[in-house]
Amino acid sequence: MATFKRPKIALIGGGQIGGVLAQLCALRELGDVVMYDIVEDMPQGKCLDIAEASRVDRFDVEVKGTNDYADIEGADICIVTAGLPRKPGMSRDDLLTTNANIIKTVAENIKKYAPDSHVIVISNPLDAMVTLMREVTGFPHNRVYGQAGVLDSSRFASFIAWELGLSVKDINALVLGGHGDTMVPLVRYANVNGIPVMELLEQKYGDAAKAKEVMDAIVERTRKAGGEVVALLKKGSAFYSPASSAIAMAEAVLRDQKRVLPVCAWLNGEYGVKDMYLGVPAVLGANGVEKVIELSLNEEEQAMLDNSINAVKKLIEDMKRLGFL
Ligand code: A3D
Repeated sequence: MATFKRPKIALIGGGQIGGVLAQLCALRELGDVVMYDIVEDMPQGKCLDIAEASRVDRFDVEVKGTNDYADIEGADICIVTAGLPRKPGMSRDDLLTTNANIIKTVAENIKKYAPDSHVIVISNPLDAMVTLMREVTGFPHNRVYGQAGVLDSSRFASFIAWELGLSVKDINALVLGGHGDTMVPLVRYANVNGIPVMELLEQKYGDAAKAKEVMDAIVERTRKAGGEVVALLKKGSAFYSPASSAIAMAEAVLRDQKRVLPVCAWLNGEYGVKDMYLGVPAVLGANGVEKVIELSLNEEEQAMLDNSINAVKKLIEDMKRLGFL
C-alpha cells in the first residue's frame, strides 16, 4: 500500500505574519508546520497555542515551534518572514544591511536542511531579499520566489469591489512590478467577470472623466495601501493579508493547482528584462514558477513598468554596493 506523507511547511520567522501563516496552514490542513524564530520559546508558545485549537477547528496536522534550524530538515516549502521593520532613525541602507544579514543566515540554513524545498520570501525589501535568497541557496530560480503581487492585487480588487458595490469574488485585477510605490496596477486588464471595470465606472458616473478620476484614486490607494495600514496600526505592518496571500501561493504549489498569480519571479528576457526578479503573472504549480506569462502593454503601461524596473534595479545595485550580491 502506498503511504501518504503530509507535506512539511517551514515558517522562518514567527512574528505577526508567521503566526497567521501557521494558523492558516493548520486550518487548511496544508501540511505539518514547523515555525523557527530566534526569540527563545516564542515560536514554541505560539505553535502550542495554535495546536491546542486542533479539536475545535478539526485539523490533523502538527504545528510546532523551534529555535533550532535542524528541525526544518526535509521541508517541502519554506515561507520566510524573518526580518526587522525600520526603526526611527534607521536609514534605508541600515535596514537593507540588517535584513540582508538575516536573510543570508536564513538562506544558508534552508540550503543546509531543506535543499529540495521551495522558498517563498515575504521579508522586505521584497525584491532584494528574494534575489539574495536565490543567490545564497543557489536553488533553481523556479523554486525561489516572492510574495507581494498577490497582496497588492487583492488590495486593488477589494478597492474596486467596494467602489462598485459588487462581490470581490467577481473582480479580476492585477498588479505588476516591484513591491513599492512604483508598482503598476493594470487598469486596462481589470474586469468584473470579463466586463472592463472602466466601463462599469463610466456607467456609474455617466462621465468618462469622472470614472478616470475615481480609478486614479483607486490606483493611488493601492500603491499606498501598505502605508495606510501601518498608519492605522501605529505599531507594525499588515499581517493578515500578507499571510493569506503567501498561503494562496503555497497551496498552489503543494496542490499543483497551476494557478495564475502575480509572483515576484525570475525573468529571463520576459517584459524586456533579463536576469532579474520582478512581480509578473506566472503559473504556480508543483514545479514552483512553471511559466511567466507575458502581457502586451501599451506605451503608458510599459513606461510605468520601466519606472518600477528601474526602482528594483536601484535596490539590487544597493545590495551590490553593500557587498551582498
Ligand atoms: P515581525 O512581527 O517583526 O516578525 C519578524 C520576526 O522575525 C520576529 O519574530 C523576529 O524575532 C524574527 N527574526 C528576526 N531576526 C531573525 C533571524 N535572524 N532569524 C529568524 N527570525 C528572525 O514582522 P512581520 O511578521 O509583521 O513582517 C515580517 C516581514 O514581512 C517584514 O520584513 C515586513 O516588512 C514584511 N512584509 C512584507 C509584505 C509583502 O507583501 C512583501 C507585507 C507585509 C510585511
